[in-house]
Amino acid sequence: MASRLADPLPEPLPEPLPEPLPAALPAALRRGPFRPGAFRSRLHTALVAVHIGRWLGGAVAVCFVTGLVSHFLQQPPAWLTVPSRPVWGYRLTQGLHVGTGIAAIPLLLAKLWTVYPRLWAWPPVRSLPHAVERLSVFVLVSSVVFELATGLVNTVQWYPWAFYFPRAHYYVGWVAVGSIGIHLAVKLPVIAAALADRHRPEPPGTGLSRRGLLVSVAAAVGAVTLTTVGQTVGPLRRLDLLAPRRPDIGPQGLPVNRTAAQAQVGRLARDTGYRLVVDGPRPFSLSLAELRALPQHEAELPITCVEGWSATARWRGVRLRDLLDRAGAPADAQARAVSLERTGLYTSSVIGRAHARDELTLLALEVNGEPLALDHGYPLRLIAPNRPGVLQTKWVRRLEVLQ
Ligand SMILES: Nc1nc2c(c(=O)[nH]1)N[C@H]1C(S)=C(S)[C@@H](COP(=O)(O)O)O[C@H]1N2
Ligand SMILES: [Mo]
Repeated sequence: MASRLADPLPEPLPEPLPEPLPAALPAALRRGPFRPGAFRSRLHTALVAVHIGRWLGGAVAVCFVTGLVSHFLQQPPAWLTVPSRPVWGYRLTQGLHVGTGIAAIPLLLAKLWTVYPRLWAWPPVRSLPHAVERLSVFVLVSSVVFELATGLVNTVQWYPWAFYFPRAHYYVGWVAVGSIGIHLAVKLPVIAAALADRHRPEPPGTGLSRRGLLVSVAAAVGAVTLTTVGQTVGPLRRLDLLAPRRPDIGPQGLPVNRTAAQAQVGRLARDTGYRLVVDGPRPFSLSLAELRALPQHEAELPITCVEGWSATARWRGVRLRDLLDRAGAPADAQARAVSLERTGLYTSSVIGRAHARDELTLLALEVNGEPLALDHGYPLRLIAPNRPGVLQTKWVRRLEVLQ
């Protein structure tokens, strides 16, 4: 028992081997990675797995909770009124979501490397509970790999699959967290034993030490974080070498996700006959000149793309609530902004009660002191506090009072 952690591959739970299945396996099958002592590193231990697992678990927990926030902000259920403050709320939670997701990648690789010899545990199946446990680890690893892989390629807007990313990413997130919970419960005795023994000196041996491995993993996490977090933490933008966007690069100093050309709105947006139609109990419409003649308000607000970048800009335009009041909307009405863009997922967005009434919610005509660039939504775009970028509808042609 004393040698449990000193052993390169500590024995799993001390369960008696049930007969007769394992006994029936011929020893000749124990070849390659199934050989006893096939894995020589002294780092494949429960204690290393526990250390890295704690970091990975922390990152996944933050990633999951902020992912739920993102999900409910994007698709609020009917009972939920999303608050419009703090202004930087979604910027913080989505920055954490993408940041912890990226940090989890080296952590997951290190964790998998630490425990992968267990794939060749002998005998492969010891009992029914053991089979179930192995199956649950398979579900755990596949769902976490799925979440990190799809999340990462989503940050570069690459969708090499047929399913709808937000929905799949949401449901598999629950599978991942559920299977992590089961895994923790099953491994609790192993974790407790490893922690109880954590001050035992490492077994002598060559190669990387435990401390060396943990420092390297921490350095890898630091490196991927520092070279990507500048996509949302402005002062670090010069270090933003690996993220797909720099928050200050783009027309008018702001990135663009979908250009006017991609959205096929160029001709419609430049049409001099443009009018904003406001539909409600007292419908009306306004030309661009009439919109400019209304009281203009300024707001300094970030655009926070769900993909992880965010950038603050000074917006100037008409308060949404002024237009809603003029249309005779009730004080608790929601609204919908509809784009000139005809097809695609983001051709309209619903503006909840709190956002509709917020003095910072604008239909903007200008950004950073200039009329909006075509790619930022000219002639008119929605900009509101604490709101995912996908809902900051560009090229708005119509505002509808709901209810
Ligand atoms: N009509 C329309 N509005 C849209 C989009 C779009 O594809 N179509 N993309 C959204 C996304 S995903 C983001 S992050 C912001 C980006 O705004 P920007 O291009 O001005 O930075 O616009 C949002 N508004
Ligand atoms: Mo976005």
